[in-house]
Amino acid sequence: MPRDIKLDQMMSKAVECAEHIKRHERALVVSHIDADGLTSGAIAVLALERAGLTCEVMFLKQLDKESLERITDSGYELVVFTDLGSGLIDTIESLDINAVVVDHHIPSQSEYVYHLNPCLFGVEGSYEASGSTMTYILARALQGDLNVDLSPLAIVGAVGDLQQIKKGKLTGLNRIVLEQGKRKGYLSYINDLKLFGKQTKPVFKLLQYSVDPVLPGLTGREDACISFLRGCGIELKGERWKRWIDLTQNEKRKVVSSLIKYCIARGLSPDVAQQLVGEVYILEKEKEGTELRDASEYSTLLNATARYDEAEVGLAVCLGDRERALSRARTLLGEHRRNLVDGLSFVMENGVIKRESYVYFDAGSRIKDTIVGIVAGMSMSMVGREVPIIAIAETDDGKLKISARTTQSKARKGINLAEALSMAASIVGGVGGGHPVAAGATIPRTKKDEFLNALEKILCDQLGN
Ligand SMILES: [Mn+2]
Repeated sequence: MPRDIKLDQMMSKAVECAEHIKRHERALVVSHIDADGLTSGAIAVLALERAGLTCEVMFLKQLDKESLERITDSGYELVVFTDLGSGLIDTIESLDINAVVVDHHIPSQSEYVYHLNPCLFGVEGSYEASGSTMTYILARALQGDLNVDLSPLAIVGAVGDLQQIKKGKLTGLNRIVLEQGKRKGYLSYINDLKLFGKQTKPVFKLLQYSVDPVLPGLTGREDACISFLRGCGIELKGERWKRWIDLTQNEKRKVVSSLIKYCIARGLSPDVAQQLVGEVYILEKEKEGTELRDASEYSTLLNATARYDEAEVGLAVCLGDRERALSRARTLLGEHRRNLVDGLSFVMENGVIKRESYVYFDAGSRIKDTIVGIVAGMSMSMVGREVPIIAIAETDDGKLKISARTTQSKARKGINLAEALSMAASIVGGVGGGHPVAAGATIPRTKKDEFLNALEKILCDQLGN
């Protein structure tokens, strides 16, 4: 059945929201603490300030009743919610907050007047319109052509929200914003290798530090990466180590095709290997050779600031700080990537322990509890995807953090990690939850064995064994 896409109505809704904002002199911008939320917040701040308002910004991990009550108490005459809020419209209304909500998550209702959400106009919020793209639509309604320079931020947010994954490239409203930015010379796109570090790192480091995906035989092995590239006939050094952007088109093509063959020959699934290449997005006004030139690297940089509780650093970068904030963000990102690579090395060296219905590793204090879930997810490509992987790490406050990951195909066969971890954790006096394919729990440190036994049985039951 064809969808009923109502772009005209969406634009008039954006204008309605913009008109309402213009009736005020100051506003609080409340946004989500991830790359999409940070770019959304930055677009809102820049657009509102250009429209003559003064702004403050607040970032939240999630919007709930308590945070809404705190916002009410702060006494702002206008609150602009970006990349969150649609699920709590009723509460926002009942607390009588004068709000404009710009979000792309499933809305709880459609009656509220100042509510700009793609789902209400037949556009998919999960892959056709990010929070940042919706905030950009609002910015255009506020000032028209003046705000096209904010399109790069919208695209960084969309890529950070992984909106391009489903179709292999940005589509829908995201694509319209991309083309607008391209026409004005702010953005471009090409097919290229998708590994991290093309702008900034020596080519061999791209392979050595690739964690998504893990490249079999290459990730974590400098010598192997260098000899692989030499084998492709690439001159690795000019005056200094060459970066990806320093290679010729021919050299790039050579590396890409050899890399895909190399990885498939060593067991990487062909689907994953093909995804090493795809559409990438360039920020034309950013300096070549910096993370900010590439939308994916930019969003990774922002996520690092959010992950280590320094969202204001990421926001400052979005607002244009290329000195202190950028250098701090780079430091945070470097630490994050080192932590991930160390975590992976731990799993590679120590291996996993097999149980009937899952495999697990206990990292103790060797992997931070805040990233052990990511490490578990990355490890799946090394330890196999046949059964869920469970990771254990000690937390700073004396408990055990459990993270679990599995594949969509396992979920279709009945595995639900959120339910399994929640049940197993409650048996030993802990709490757990999440999604069917990615879940977490916190349990008392003395209850590890009891938890693992309970989990084994629950997962067997889910598979009907
Ligand atoms: Mn989002």
